Amino acid sequence: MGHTSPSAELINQATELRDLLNQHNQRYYVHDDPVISDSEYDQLLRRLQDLEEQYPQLLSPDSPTQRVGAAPLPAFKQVRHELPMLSLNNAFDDTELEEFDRRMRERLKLGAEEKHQSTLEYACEPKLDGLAVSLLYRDGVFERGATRGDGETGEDITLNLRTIASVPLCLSGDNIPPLLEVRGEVYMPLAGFKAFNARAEAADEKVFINPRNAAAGSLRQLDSKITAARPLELCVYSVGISEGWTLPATHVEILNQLNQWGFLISPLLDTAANIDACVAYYQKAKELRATLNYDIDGIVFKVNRLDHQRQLGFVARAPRWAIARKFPAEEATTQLLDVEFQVGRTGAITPVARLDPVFVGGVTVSNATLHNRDEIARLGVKIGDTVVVRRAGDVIPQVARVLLEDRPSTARAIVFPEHCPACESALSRIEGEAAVRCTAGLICPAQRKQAIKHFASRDALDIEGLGDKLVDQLVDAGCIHSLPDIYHLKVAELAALERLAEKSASNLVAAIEASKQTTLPRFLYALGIREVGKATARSLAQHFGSLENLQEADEDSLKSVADVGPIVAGFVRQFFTNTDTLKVIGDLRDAGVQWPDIEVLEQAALPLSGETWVLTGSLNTMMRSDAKARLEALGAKVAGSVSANTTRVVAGDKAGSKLAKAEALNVPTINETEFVEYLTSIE
Ligand code: D41
Repeated sequence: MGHTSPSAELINQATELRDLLNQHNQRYYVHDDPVISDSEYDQLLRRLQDLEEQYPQLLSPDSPTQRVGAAPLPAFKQVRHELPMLSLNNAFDDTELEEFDRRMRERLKLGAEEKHQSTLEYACEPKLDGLAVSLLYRDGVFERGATRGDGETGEDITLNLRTIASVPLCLSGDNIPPLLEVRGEVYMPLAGFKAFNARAEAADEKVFINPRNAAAGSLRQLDSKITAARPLELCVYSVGISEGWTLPATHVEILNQLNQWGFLISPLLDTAANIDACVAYYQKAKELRATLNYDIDGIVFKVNRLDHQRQLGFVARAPRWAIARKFPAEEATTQLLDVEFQVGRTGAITPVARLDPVFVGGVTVSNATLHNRDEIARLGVKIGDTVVVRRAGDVIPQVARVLLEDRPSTARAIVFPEHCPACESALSRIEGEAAVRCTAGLICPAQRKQAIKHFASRDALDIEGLGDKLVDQLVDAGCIHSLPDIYHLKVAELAALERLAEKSASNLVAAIEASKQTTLPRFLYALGIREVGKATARSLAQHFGSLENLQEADEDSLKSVADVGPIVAGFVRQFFTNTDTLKVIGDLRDAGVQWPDIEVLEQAALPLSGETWVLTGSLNTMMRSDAKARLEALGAKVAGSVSANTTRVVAGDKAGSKLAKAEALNVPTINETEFVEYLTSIE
């Protein structure tokens, strides 16, 4: 047994069981309309499990038995989104929403003036408070899933998504496209969240502060068996790439089709005939919010017609045609117990309010930032005051205002320190800046701690296990004075620290070792150069190719980099002319930190240099401006009309006279699918 092949009869049985289970699963989770009992479902599942156990040949990744999770991964792979996952612009009141509508009608030439005669239709859906993901189906079978990440690159979480019951492992219904990418939100319903936390609390394990963090934490597990035990759901809200599907005319029709293929869509999805109806939908949803079994933080309105969407296009990283009307931030009153002064990575001194803990916006808040001296003056706040604390979504809690009528006679003024609270060095306030800074740089232990925390963080050198508390401990114990010291930590030295077991200590040393192989963008970001975030670090790395080139760059060549202006150029120059930082960099490299240089392509060496391309017709998977930018980045010229000099014509849907002309002139043409394949093959 086990080595014999299954008979045709058994193969059929397994297929039938899989189909049945998938159908019932979908009825239960997607359509909320089960037709068999849980125990009947379990019986079917057990029969399939038995069969697959007996004949492992029968097992396939889309089998419903595979929702239990797989063996743990060593790390998540990176996934590049062929079509970027865009973000959403926000509206914080009705006026901003109406202005959005006016802009839409103006651009679409629908008579921006007569608001009440507007007939621009919107799709309305709640904004789920979870984690955005992308799921790719090939021939109807779930192939790969990824987090949104920064919109361009996310992490491969296929195994985790497979454990979620409302994620179809294979699609059902008619006309399933050969390639389909759907996008949606993974979230933890409130009932599941409460049950999960109750159990965790009883077992003295870590509880999650809110359902959003619970969903994020559950998806970020390398061990998908852990994810399988978490009550997560997926609700889809758009399509990414697709092949062999002529998209319907509207967003709502797209979602209805996705629903028929087996995806959960919002039961509250609706259309609004105009912006007044959107405002009404928002009001109704705000009242409904408390009765829902999941957290929502606003309503998303999308121009319903796809031809309109295409016409409207994108700005920066967000579509023009969609907006999230956010619910107002929640507020609560509490007492300001004290103010402490924290020293940031760049020496900025930030006053932090210590509050009598108060529950607001779904979490208990006991600290809030007071930003700087100006903000304290604006609020007119004193220690002992009753203050209104506000918290919206994932934003850090703020002190919104002071209830002066409740000020006790014992209230005392907030006194700003004259010296750095961490190192006693002088503080300076730079002209035109609100921040007061400690000028001691890495001599200041507080700045050193922050610099090390930043260096080790996820988007920098990503040293797992070197968290904030441990860094504080290591600096306080004198084990680390500067960044290179990280690479000289020994297991014995770490294991001697309080609260660090031998096993964790050796894991940490391994993680530190692994972090030595890095990339130039990560390393630059990790150095913590002022105003050099992830995006700027990437631009600098790509432009200069090597650290040496960057170090030698003068301000003018720095300013020629995308996103770099005179201020950032100044900070970069300052950083690389400082002998202390140069020593730190040298020591890090001596310790073994290394990265491959990036090939900087000269204009003439670009793959499409000297070519002239023409785009015509409408593209389904990308905006024409993006297609143009991608071609130009590869060295091609993009022209508006076809001539004998045209290298190639990309013909989208409904291509007209330009395509005819290309054919007449014997200019090669390719369709959108071929174009996308070509781009990805040479980029
Ligand atoms: O419910 C949501 N969180 C939601 C997010 C939604 N209902 N619709 C969304 N639509 C988009 C576009 C318009 C870009 C397709 C989104 C998001 N984006 C989104 N989620 C996270 C970043 C962007």
